Amino acid sequence: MKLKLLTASLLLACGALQAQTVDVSGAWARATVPGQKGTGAFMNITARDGARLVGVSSPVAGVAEVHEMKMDNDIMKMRAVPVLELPAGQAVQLKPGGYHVMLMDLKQGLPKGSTVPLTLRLQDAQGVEISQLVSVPVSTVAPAGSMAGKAADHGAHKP
Ligand SMILES: [Cu+2]
Repeated sequence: MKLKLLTASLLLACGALQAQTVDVSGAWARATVPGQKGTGAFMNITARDGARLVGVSSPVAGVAEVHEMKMDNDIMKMRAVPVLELPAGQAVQLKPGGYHVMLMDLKQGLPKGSTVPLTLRLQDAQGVEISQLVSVPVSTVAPAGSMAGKAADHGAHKP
């Protein structure tokens, strides 16, 4: 298990060498309790030139989807969002109660303090599909400001 995580972080470091289609800040995933099979991941995504988020994946989850949570007749409903538009220069918030990355069929527990590698599948302004890796810290609460996201970005830039 430890080896697997190490490989993931190495891949992550390599991914960061490629041009970044989007800036991700304040990323965090909600820690799980034993036996829990699904959780949410949240972040702010800004595409300088505009892009679309067309898919997500993570080695820790059998299934990963972008979801939207909405009140519908006083009932909180969750639905999969096949394409999330990222307008140029606008931060799109993925947060509890709104858009989120749903990690399902979890293959391992996500304890507080661990890190989840997440691949964002994006289409840039030209329609070219690009994968961008994000290192998502696991926590029980949202990070204050975007400090956690900044720290994660910084770590990913190391050779
Ligand atoms: Cu969901």
